[in-house]
Formats: sequence, C-alpha cells, structure tokens
Amino acid sequence: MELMEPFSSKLDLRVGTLEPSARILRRHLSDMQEMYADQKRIRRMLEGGLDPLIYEVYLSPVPEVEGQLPYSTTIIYPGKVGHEFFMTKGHFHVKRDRAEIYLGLAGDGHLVMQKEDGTVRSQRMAPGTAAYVPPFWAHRTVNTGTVPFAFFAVWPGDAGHDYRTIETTGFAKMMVSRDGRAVLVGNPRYR
Ligand code: PAN
Ligand code: ZN
Repeated sequence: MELMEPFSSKLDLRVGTLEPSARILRRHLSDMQEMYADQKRIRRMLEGGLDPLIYEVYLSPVPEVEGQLPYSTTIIYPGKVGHEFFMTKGHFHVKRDRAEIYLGLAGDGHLVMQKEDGTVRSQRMAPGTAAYVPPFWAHRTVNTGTVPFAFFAVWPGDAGHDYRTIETTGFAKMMVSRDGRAVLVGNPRYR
C-alpha cells in the first residue's frame, strides 16, 4: 500500500461540501431514470427539457484499497418524481461483508437498506444522526425534507460498489410523500 502523509479536510457542516475532494460526482434525473416508479412522468419531464440535479457526491482523495478508509459527503436536493422523493441510486458493496457509517449533517432524510432476500429497513436521518449500514445490506438515501439533505459517509477501501444488482432488481420499497408524510410503500418495479 502507498505510504501517505496525514492530512485533513474541511467539511462545511451546513452545506455538506468537502475540501479538498478528489472528484465531485453529479447525478441528474437522466442518469438514474430507471430507478423511479413513474416512468411516464420521467419521459414527459425529460422530453420537456426538465433534467434536475438530484445529488452530488464529494469524494475524499483516499484511495479505494484494502486498509484505507475512503470518505465522502453527499448532498441530495429536495424534490420528487411524482410522489417519490429524490434519492441516490443505491448499491450493495461488491464485498458484501463490508459495512459503512453515515453521519447526518444537514436537512432531513431517510436511509433505506435492503438485504439480498428483499427485506427492507429504514432509519430517519437528521443532523447528528450516526447511522450504521451493517454488512450485507444495500443502501440508498432519500431526501424526505424540503431543503438539501447532506451526510458524511466512511467505508472500507476494498468494499467496492455494485450498482448493477439494484439497477436490475430495484429496491422492494420506495419512499413517497403521502398526506404530507414520508412513508415506505411497495415498489411496483421491484423484480
Ligand atoms: C456513499 C454513496 C453516496 C452516493 O458514499 O456512494 O451517498 O450514493 P450512490 O453511490 O448509491 O450513488 C456510499 O454508500 N459509499 O459506499
Ligand atoms: Zn456504500
């Protein structure tokens, strides 16, 4: 493993930006359109030139190799596709037995987790919530509030990110707004 010099980052606790970051990832609706239930609405939005920025990920300069602890911040913007809240793509770790820690920084959200057998659990996240993603659980975060939802994450460097499984099956449940409340309901697109 490469011998690194110690360093620190500046994390803006109110906004969720991370400096320095090796890379900033931006995902728009068109980058994850198959993740949402209301496909008709998405087609209409995109054809009408509406392609909102859903979330940004600020990645630390820490290499993704065994022994390292890469970290990031994620900012999910407020919004919905129909009744379904803006969210991340979500993934399993390639090495399924690798866990992760999330720390809520700003705004209100939910962390939705799913085992390979389709069991779903969710945790509310607010500033100061330290949420634990145990080994073997896929994870996705959802902005269930009205302002940007930001959180910090740290994971084992050799975890790897498997997006394909969730792209193929989806999550068994989705977070929607019902009578002004965020609720988990069955996802009609889950296979
Ligand atoms: C997080 C996520 C980040 C973006 O750093 O990668 O919140 O979500 P997606 O990766 O699902 O697009 C993490 O869980 N890292 O392992
Ligand atoms: Zn992860």
